[in-house]
Amino acid sequence: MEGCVFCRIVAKEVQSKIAYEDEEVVAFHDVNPQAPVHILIVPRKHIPTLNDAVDEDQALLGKMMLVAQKLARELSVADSGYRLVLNTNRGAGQSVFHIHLHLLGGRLFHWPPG
Ligand code: DGP
Repeated sequence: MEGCVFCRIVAKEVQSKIAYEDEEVVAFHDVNPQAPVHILIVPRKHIPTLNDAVDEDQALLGKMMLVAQKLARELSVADSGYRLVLNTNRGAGQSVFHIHLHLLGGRLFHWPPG
């Protein structure tokens, strides 16, 4: 989608440090990391928020979770622990309106989140 920075990253028009990609999903390092491991897992398909996902996106959403699991293993945070975050709308902290799963690891996380 025009004007969407994550669409531009997926299209390689904007540079990023890619950790994983396949025909459906791209994962890249967050430009402003909040933990030693901070990867964003995004679908190639432009879905603005989780509220916009539909039944046909079910497998894609599941795939994002499994890519997170694979990267957590590869980046050696699977056993120590990691957090997956999917902010939906501004009140939850969403600032880029192309759905993305944050994979955070490599430090201790507290609950409740801020
Ligand atoms: P959220 O607040 O949940 O919408 O998270 C958006 C994240 O995207 C935020 O942690 C910073 C990251 N981000 C924004 N623009 C860019 C960019 O151009 N490149 C990369 N690598 N990350 C970005």
